Amino acid sequence: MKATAKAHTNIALIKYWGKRDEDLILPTNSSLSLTLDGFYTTTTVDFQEGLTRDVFHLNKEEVFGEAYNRVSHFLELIRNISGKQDLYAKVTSHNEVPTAAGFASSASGFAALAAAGSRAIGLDLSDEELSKLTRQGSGSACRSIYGGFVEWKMGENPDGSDSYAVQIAPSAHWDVRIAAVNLSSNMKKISSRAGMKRTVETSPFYDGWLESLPKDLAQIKEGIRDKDFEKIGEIAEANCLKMHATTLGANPPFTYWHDTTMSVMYVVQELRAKGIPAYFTIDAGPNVKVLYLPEDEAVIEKTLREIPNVTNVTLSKPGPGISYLG
Ligand code: 2P0
Repeated sequence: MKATAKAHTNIALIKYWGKRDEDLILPTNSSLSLTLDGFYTTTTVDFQEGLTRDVFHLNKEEVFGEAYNRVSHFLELIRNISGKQDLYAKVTSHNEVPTAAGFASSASGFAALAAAGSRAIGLDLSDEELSKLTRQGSGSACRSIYGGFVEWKMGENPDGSDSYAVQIAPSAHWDVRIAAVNLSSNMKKISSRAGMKRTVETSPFYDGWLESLPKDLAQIKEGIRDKDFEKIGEIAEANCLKMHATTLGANPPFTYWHDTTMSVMYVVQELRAKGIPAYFTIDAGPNVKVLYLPEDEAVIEKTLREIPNVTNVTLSKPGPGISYLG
């Protein structure tokens, strides 16, 4: 009753920002991402007779507390689906997501856990079913089931049966790259879970965000289909700015931006003014991700590394979906 799976992280070009159901993790809007090569989690789940609780090791260290509880709660879902309520598991995860690259690992982490856990316990899930299961661990993780460009369809049903991800185009469709720009920052972290909840509940800008999304989503899908880099870059950058604008309207207000976050945004816009197509996107933290095309890689990397207080720049190509290693 053992299986190993590998899943890659993803970066949203149209952001997921808000839940309509916190237990089932159902979003208030559809989102769209690019799965990245290079940053992944490999997880082995081994259900064993005789264990009296789940055990979780991450990067060779045993994990306790909140992170352990989220993993164990997720394994409980898998046990309930399979009807094998008495089986506990040893979970061993390795994150090939360098901390210095500033990527969240929950997307690749929950996708790998869902794939390995469901297979280990004997479930034979379709990609759609696996995406729905993964969603209940962490929303953005349901997009990491697939490689390339992926849409998480918000769905309408209260039971979540129509809220899952689908592939829009595989990674081989188009080589759009992402530079992760990591900043030195000691800001107090507001988790994305807490940040989106506060925004949904209190920000008067939230309705405007929701109203603008269907158009962003429809247009970015056209841009992906037509390989129109300027179009997808403009939409992604504007969508990110709108998401971050909602946090300024929250009560109490907050922002994920640091002064260096704005410096990077400014440099990216300057690159464009010089004729180099580059666009930024930012998630629930101060780091910036920059979209660019392969032919501009050298100038993009050099320019971003020269920005004061940038500690690391990590480059990535489009990557694959889930794979099983045993
Ligand atoms: C995204 N983020 O679409 C957005 C943009 C952050 C900003 O998905 O509560 O860790 O586990 O469902 O998936 C981060 O949120 O939140 C996220 P939960 P998750 O990538």
